[in-house]
Amino acid sequence: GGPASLSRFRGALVASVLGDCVGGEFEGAEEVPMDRVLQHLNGLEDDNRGDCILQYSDDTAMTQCVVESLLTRAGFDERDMAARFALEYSHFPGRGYGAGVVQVLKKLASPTLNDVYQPAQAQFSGRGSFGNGGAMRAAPFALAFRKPDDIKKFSRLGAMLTHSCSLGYNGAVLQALAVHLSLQGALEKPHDFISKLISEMEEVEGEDAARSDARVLNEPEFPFCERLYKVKDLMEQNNVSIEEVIFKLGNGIAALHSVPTAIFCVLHCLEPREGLPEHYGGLERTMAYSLALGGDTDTIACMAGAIAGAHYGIDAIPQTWQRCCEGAEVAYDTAQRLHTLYLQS
Ligand code: 8NA
Ligand code: MG
Ligand code: MG
Repeated sequence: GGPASLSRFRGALVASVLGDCVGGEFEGAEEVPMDRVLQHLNGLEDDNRGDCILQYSDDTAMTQCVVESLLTRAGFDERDMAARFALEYSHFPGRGYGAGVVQVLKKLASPTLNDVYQPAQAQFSGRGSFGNGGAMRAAPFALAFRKPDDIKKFSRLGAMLTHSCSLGYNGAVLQALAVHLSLQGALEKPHDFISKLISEMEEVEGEDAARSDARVLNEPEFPFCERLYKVKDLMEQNNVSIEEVIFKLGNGIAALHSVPTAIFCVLHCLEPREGLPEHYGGLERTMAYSLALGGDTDTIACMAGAIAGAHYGIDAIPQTWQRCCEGAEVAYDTAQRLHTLYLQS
């Protein structure tokens, strides 16, 4: 489809659920041989395995809250979104949430809470979380708002409900911008795509809060930009080993160690790659490659899935894979409602 087509919206939301569901298998594993990844993915083709055998985790649970809040309020409403996070957690606490964020989710359930941003600010001795929990649920902001300024503003605020450290919420801004550009067809020109992300993030990371957080955490100035330059370098290399990607970009639960990684997975898999089945299309390659990095596989595959799905569209996602994943059908339907909201925004 053309820029911002319904197919791209569906692709983004469904592939993000898929990444979460198929990635759950390897979450936290240090080394994941590609053979095992392909075996896992081949298993999804088996008709006898039944529907929804792979359950989604916190990534999809919170993404659904963001989607429902944006749709119900026809825009961003921090109190509504916070209440949905809290309610979802209270109903299904076993979805694999990060160890720190559950404290925030419990506090957000309090009816006497005045400032919904306060619980997040109290995390980690007042420094706030830099985990990727804000970024993993950032895609819907790019599907609800057209203007980059709105996407940046609201993806940041949406993440700040749980992640008040700039190294957390700026990961969400980066992820939302990547989905936005992909929806517009920007991955047709991969080098322009990464350059645009870098120039956007230079502005985002130029803020005082970002610069002081980076200093306190002993990170370079403009930490996301620095990683995006590494993505650019890796794109220009002929041969890139998995080890090198992990070493340079990371595969961990910090937004800084996973959002640029997810972006790289998408860029790297735009073309056929050695070690990946020839019959795989780009979306399947992106999924397989994300899982093979190990570490926070569900979240990296979820974020890569959103960006890749926005590029390839829904028809690139195997039906057999969709059928295996809890939440894929809901994502398919809500993507259409988001598309309508987007066209009105
Ligand atoms: P979070 O806010 O609890 O952050 C995740 C973790 O990052 C924390 O538990 C800390 O260990 C660490 N952390 C974050 N900020 C700081 C800080 N300022 N100082 C010191 N340590 C810090 O939760 P989240 O929502 O960001 O977590 C998202 C991830 O956790 C996702 O991958 C999600 O799927 C989940 N998860 C991951 C794994 C895994 O092994 N990769 C396992 C279970 C759950
Ligand atoms: Mg998860
Ligand atoms: Mg995870």
